[in-house]
Amino acid sequence: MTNHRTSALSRRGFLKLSGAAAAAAAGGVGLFGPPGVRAAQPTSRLVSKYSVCDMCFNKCSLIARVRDGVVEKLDPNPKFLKSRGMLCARGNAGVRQLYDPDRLKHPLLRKGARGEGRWQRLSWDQALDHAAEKLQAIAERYTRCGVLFMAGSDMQSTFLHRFAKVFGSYNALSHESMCLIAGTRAFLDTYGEVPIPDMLYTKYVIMVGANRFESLVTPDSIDLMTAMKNGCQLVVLDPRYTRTAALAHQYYAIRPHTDMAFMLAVAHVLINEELYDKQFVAERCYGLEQLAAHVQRYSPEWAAKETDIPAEDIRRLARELAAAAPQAMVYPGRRSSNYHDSTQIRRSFAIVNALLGNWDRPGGLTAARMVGLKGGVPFEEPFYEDNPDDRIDHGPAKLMFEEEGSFKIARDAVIAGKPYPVKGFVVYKTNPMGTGANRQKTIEMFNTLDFVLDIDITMSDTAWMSDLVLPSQCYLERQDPCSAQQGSSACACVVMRDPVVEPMFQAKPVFWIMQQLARRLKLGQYFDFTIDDYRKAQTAEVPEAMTALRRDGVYYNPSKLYGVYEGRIFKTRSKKIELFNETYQKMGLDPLPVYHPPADPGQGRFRLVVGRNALITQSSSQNNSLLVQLQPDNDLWMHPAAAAELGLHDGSYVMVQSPAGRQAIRLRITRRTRPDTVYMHTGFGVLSRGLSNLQGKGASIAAVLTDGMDQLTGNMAMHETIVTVTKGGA
Ligand SMILES: Nc1nc2c(c(=O)[nH]1)N[C@H]1C(S)=C(S)[C@@H](COP(=O)(O)OP(=O)(O)OC[C@H]3O[C@@H](n4cnc5c(=O)[nH]c(N)nc54)[C@H](O)[C@@H]3O)O[C@H]1N2
Ligand SMILES: Nc1nc2c(c(=O)[nH]1)N[C@H]1C(S)=C(S)[C@@H](COP(=O)(O)OP(=O)(O)OC[C@H]3O[C@@H](n4cnc5c(=O)[nH]c(N)nc54)[C@H](O)[C@@H]3O)O[C@H]1N2
Ligand code: SF4
Ligand SMILES: [Mo]
Repeated sequence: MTNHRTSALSRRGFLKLSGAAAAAAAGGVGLFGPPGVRAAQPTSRLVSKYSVCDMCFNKCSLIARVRDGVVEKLDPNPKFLKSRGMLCARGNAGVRQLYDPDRLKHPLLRKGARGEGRWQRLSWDQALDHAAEKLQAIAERYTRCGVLFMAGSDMQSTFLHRFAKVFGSYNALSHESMCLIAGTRAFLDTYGEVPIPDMLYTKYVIMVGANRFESLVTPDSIDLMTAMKNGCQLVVLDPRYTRTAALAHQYYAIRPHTDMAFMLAVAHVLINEELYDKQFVAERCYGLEQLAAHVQRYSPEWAAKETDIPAEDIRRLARELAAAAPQAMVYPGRRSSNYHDSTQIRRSFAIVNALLGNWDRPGGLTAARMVGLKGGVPFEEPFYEDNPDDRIDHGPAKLMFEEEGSFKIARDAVIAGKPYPVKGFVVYKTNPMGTGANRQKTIEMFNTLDFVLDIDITMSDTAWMSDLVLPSQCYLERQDPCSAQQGSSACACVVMRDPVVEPMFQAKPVFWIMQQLARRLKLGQYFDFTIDDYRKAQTAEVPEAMTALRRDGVYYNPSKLYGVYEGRIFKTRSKKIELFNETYQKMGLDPLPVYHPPADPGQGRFRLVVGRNALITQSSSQNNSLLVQLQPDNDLWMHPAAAAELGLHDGSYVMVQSPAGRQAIRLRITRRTRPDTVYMHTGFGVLSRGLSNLQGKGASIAAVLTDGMDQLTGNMAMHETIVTVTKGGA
């Protein structure tokens, strides 16, 4: 496939990219190196440098092979146990992110209408002056909370949040409310903490709405494979026949949004057949009696009608799970399938695990471990008395995490101008235009804002819709603070990043951008430190960490993995695992998960579900010239029976439409999805014309997904989307 622009990039074109890269012309270039550079005899030494992959949130430690200031190849760091010595396809393709000709090269100011794509090039001074002026003007007119901040998953996101605090806005979001916050809530409110699955030593896993062999989570994905070689049984429940399903011992195409019915029926069997861990439940759990009474109405026969999984199979699965316990688990999942009652759905996962007594034991769920990192350079937040009482997203979701917020609620509030106007939006390393369900609403939000500032490495759809776009450094150019990682039996650890090459173009780290903006707003004292100072503060109690990081690329602070809760209470109201949650009851919420049957999509309608494949990272990877060759676009998966009923043909164009919007897309007829469920990959159908490899490719799922939310946390509930599919639309 040579038709992609970056693959065909001329040598001259590449050299224009960067002065630093010019030296590359002399050097040999490996398989994954910068495209278009003719391989020559190596003239100088290959240098190896540690870094940390940033092609997804897993943060796998890597070794960059660098010659003459140019990265030729990325290899896994064998000392980094969390990834078990792996760098996935996306990780390998990281070099092409660094050398992407579409990288943002200098600050850009919008000239034409929003989204029209007319830009004026600014110097950094002009750009920063402009941004400071706009932020100040919004603060004066609408209070400081009139600026909303949002940062994706990054080792420097903390600096955007710090800036928000010192600027004086408590409207700061992470991307977590589009990810896994409902699951976090559920486990926190059951166990008092979010457990880490001990995949390597487990013997039996029921994986529901998670796709570990395509949505890679380290070390879980790799450890599950190893565990299966050692005899672990894997059961997958997913409306789609994923690659994880294909490798499972048992697979059920569960009816969407019925996972809770399955879990309650499993609890029913475990309790009624007395298969649960009696001693553990008696000593460490609260509310067995209430749970036992509650699950009586949820028999396997009842659940079979809801889930499409035969009653005898539910019984058998529950018995098999119990027989393997405590080396058995319902995989806690991550983002998984998200619905309006996701917290309660995930509470049902937590409850079944508790009944198995798998807590704090090999092959079960383990406690998160600390590695001794401190919070970095401390500061005291200034107080601004004219600010409103609360965040704009406060209220609709009773159990929202204030530190993370809810993009869904915040977006609605910005559009409505209520409870108060928000007119500024500062975005770093997240792409809500591509990953927030209901793209039209995000556009509407942008249209109500006076000033949108986006800091990105390429012209993402969010950058495309912004007023000011600032070029960020790619991970291989960056110096980043230390970051703690959880890894079950792979051990909790610390990683950090130092640049492996000089930064290209005028790209700057967000730390520097925040520092410069703070200085302009007379808040410079809050950013009066270096990343080195910050790391020093982080590692104050583990001074050996820096030596280990420099020597091995990773620092481990070995700690006990199992049995850490012996003699220790759970951080919950009852000091036990809360099968029954009295706090919920006091708040007027269901103290036990109550099942409500999902709405029937209706005749000729489908559920559109979200999922992943191993070659795509959400909305951000497919302009990569290597990955796009492996996954050039997306199509709509539909079961043959459904397609036949609608008279639709494989490869023809269809219109997929929901109340949120519609997209034309090619149809793929496949048995890999249920007849009532359709699916498409994320990452295509972009609006931006700054992403050359994505022009005219595929369709946007964000434009079709409806923006339901988990009622308790404000987590976006993308799987609630019901669509029609009709002929035509190319
Ligand atoms: N390659 C790759 N790996 C990644 C990422 C990536 O973008 N690419 N992203 C990372 C991130 S940020 C996260 S949060 C994790 C996410 O990892 P997961 O939590 O595993 O999320 P998904 O892969 O989206 O899996 C959701 C699955 O649920 C299925 N599903 C939909 N509705 C239902 C339902 O009602 N019931 C059941 N049982 N199943 C349902 C979907 O078909 C899909 O296969 O992956 C991480 N790893
Ligand atoms: N349709 C759909 N929506 C989803 C999901 C899905 O699978 N499908 N997944 C959900 C989940 S689980 C999650 S976690 C969220 C994730 O959603 P996002 O946080 O939006 O993640 P990405 O789509 O990876 O977008 C990351 C953005 O950061 C930019 N970027 C990458 N590297 C750098 C860098 O070094 N510096 C800077 N400044 N920018 C950089 C990329 O160009 C891109 O614009 O999306 C959620 N929403
Ligand atoms: S899983 Fe792959 S993309 Fe994610 S950090 Fe690891 S190597 Fe990079
Ligand atoms: Mo996520």
